[in-house]
Amino acid sequence: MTTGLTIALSKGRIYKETLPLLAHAGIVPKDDPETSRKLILDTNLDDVKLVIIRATDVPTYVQYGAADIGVAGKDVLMEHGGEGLYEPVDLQIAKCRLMTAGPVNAVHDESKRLIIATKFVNCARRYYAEQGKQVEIIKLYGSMELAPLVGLADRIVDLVDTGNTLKANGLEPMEHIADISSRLVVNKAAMKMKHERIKAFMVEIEQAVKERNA
Ligand code: PRT
Ligand code: MG
Repeated sequence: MTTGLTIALSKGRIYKETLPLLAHAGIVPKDDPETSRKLILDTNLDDVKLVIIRATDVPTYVQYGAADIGVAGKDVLMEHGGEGLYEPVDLQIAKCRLMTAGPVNAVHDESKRLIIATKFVNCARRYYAEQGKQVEIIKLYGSMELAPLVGLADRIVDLVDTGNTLKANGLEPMEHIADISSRLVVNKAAMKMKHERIKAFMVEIEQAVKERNA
């Protein structure tokens, strides 16, 4: 771990969209996390490993230095708080929006507190505080869209891409909270100790992002 690089990634859309960026930096994994059960993947470079973890765990691994570098959604970073991390590059992948949503045409009795179901409790609390609205927040770990349908909550705070998931459940997007994309994150101590290596990696990744968008 002293000279090599450990990169934390989550399976699914982040992994898929990060692969071409890594390839540009000369890093090619030896296994496919979608088919392999391995949690540590070797790459073509002896001293570069990928660790495959839950998206929400990426900032934690990088914060504590278990990984030097990671890729995490801005939603996950806003919720985590970003302590111990640098966030040097917007990779402009896995884009979506963090929004409030509720039943189509729902009218809310303004004299009552809104009940909000979400896994983004910190983001939701911050957002409604900024709006000067008193709300009750219920923490969920997934399938937020269900909450308004069964009377658990009035609204949800969730990620929206096409809006199809909301629509399929009789919900509509309401307020836009933030534009989301994935970011390269770097452990603060690693950035000092492995500066040359990480800086060179960042330059390659930034160039890959630019070329892709050109
Ligand atoms: O799925 P799991 O519970 O393992 O973890 P995760 O949901 O944190 O991981 P993953 O891989 O699903 O998402 C990783 C990151 O991708 C998120 O942190 C976001 O930054 C980003 N991203 C981009 C999205 C979406 N787009 C997205 N559409 N993450 C989730 N969604 C979900 C959304 O929650 C909703 O259920 O897709 C549904 C909405 O999609 P539309 O197209 O129907 O609007
Ligand atoms: Mg998901």
